[in-house]
Amino acid sequence: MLTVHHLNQSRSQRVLWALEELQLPYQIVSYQRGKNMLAPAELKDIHPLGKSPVVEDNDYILAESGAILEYLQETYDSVQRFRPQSIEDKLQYRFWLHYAEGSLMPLLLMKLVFVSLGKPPVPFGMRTLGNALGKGIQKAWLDQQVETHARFIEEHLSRHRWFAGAELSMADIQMSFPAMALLARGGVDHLPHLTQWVQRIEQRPAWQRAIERGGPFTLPGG
Ligand SMILES: N[C@@H](CCC(=O)N[C@@H](CS)C(=O)NCC(=O)O)C(=O)O
Repeated sequence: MLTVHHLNQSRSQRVLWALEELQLPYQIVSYQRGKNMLAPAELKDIHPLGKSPVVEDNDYILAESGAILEYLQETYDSVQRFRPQSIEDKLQYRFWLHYAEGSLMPLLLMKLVFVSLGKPPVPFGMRTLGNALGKGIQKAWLDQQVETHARFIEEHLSRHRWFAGAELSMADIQMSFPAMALLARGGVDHLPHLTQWVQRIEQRPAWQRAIERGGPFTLPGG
């Protein structure tokens, strides 16, 4: 049976959700983040990078969430429910599948890092400086980048119900983690279409089953 190595509050939520949408049987091996938010060392026994998600299936060990979602779609979605068919929608599909981790997520990780510069584990005596540095970089550069990306996504969703066409696809599943992180910690106001897209996701029975099996998913971590 397919196995998901699932870290709490992490990108592996996307894989659980995809498996629930595909109605596939699977088992979960759970890992808990430490105080430093890192995954426990045992995850490196499964894959050398020690990140989540990792999936075991058909004697394959698969890492990288976009690659896992594409594998699941190509292997198990025989009726092509979660991959659009028209050329235009396929171009969007490929774009958002890559954009989620390639462009959007690095900005949100930087945000997480710069917000944390004034807090533990930064040594006490350096926190005031760290806080000022973090705020300065956010104001001078990062926040403008995040705003540009947020407006770009919002504009796309004002014209499309889902990221790649009229139906939910793996592109939406891949975008769910950074999009929720953007709403939670991006600091950008008034994103009604993105907010409604998240609400549509959270109403899906497959999303709810994934939460029931994988545990709560409140604030995506790095
Ligand atoms: N680009 C990778 C990122 C994997 C990744 O960084 N996962 C995080 C969880 S969201 C993780 O394992 N963090 C714990 C750690 O770095 O120790 C993917 O999409 O799968």
